[in-house]
Amino acid sequence: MKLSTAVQLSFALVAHRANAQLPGLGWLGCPTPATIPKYNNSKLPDPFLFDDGLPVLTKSDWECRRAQIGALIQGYEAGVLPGKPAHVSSTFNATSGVLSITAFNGGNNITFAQTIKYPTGKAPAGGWPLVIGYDGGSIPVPSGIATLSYANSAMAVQNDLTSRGVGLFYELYGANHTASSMTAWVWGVSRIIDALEELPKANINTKKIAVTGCSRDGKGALMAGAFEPRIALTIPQESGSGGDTCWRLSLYEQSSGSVVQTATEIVQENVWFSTNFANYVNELEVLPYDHHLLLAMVAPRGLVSYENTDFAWLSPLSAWGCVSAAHTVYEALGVPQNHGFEQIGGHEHCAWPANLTASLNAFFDKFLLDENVSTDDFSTNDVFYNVTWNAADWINWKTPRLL
Ligand code: MCU
Repeated sequence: MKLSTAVQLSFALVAHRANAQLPGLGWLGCPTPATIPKYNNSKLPDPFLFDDGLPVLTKSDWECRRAQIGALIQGYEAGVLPGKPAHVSSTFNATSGVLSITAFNGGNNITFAQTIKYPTGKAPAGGWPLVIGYDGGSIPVPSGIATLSYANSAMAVQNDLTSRGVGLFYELYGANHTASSMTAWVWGVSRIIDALEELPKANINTKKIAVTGCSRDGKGALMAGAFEPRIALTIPQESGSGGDTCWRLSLYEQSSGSVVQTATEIVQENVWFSTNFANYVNELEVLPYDHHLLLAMVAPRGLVSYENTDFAWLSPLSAWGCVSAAHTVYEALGVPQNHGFEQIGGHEHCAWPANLTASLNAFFDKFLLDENVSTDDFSTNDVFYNVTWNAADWINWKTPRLL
């Protein structure tokens, strides 16, 4: 090829990179580096700029941007999320409801089994909708939806720092695998959905799956919704720091006098993040993402998170600021109603307050039960322990309307 032709070709690829999705071939020129050296930004990173600073203009651009965000989150804090192993086998026992999965990797193999509880009556065409509850979950699930209690803490143990590399996932991939416990849990959710897709007799509609969990398991449920696009509805409950809150905002909240959990603390408490993340927790401005972008990875799919303002440790201001920043992506995609948030007090940590049930049921109705209801539900009670939220201090982008 003549040099001038090569230059023209590469120019064309760069110029059109944002639109260069070829059916079946994936993205041409959507580089997804794990880190961006020399990145520095004390505000929340702009969702609508690619890694190289070019603007995100279309819905199809967003798919590339989303892939970039996923790679960065793995690179800085989550470790590597492996794909489907070449060799997996699964069985379903219709009498007991037990779904059993055996996965192989090299000379290793693991088996994990979960029980599905079915509603009574006749299943809808396409099968039952399903809620996957991390360690069971702690929200009320309406009738007409099957439930699966996911033993995520067996997939990757989460007692304290001694849990690093412990659990079924690490028996398969080795104790030194970079995946954090939360990443290992995502892997397990994806294998459950693979198995449900392959086993029609389980009678689950894999297009109507929700995932939920509370607190540490709420952080995990959010990760599953972010990284597994087959999940239709993601419901993190009181996930706090490391969940639907932003690292930068939690630090601001702490520096304003509130006793909140920060990145610096969380990496010393448990194995929810990769060992690599400890290298960044004291210089958050080098992170080219924050958790508003983890939340935004769920878009345009359904996402509703619930927080509890009675506990400063959960970093309530950080949650409100972070979901507000993520909401701009739902707005840009033209589906703001697909993203809900409620933040109230008056109940114990992970206890479900009955006055939020109407909100929750609306999301179930819309995303799992095919009902045409409003999910316009995005609010806070604004109790932030005397710390002030000023959006303009953190969100310095204009929300585009993606074509
Ligand atoms: C809110 O989630 C965690 C929190 O991050 C931890 O600091 C605390 O120890 O445990 C919370 C939790 O999982 O409570 C059940």
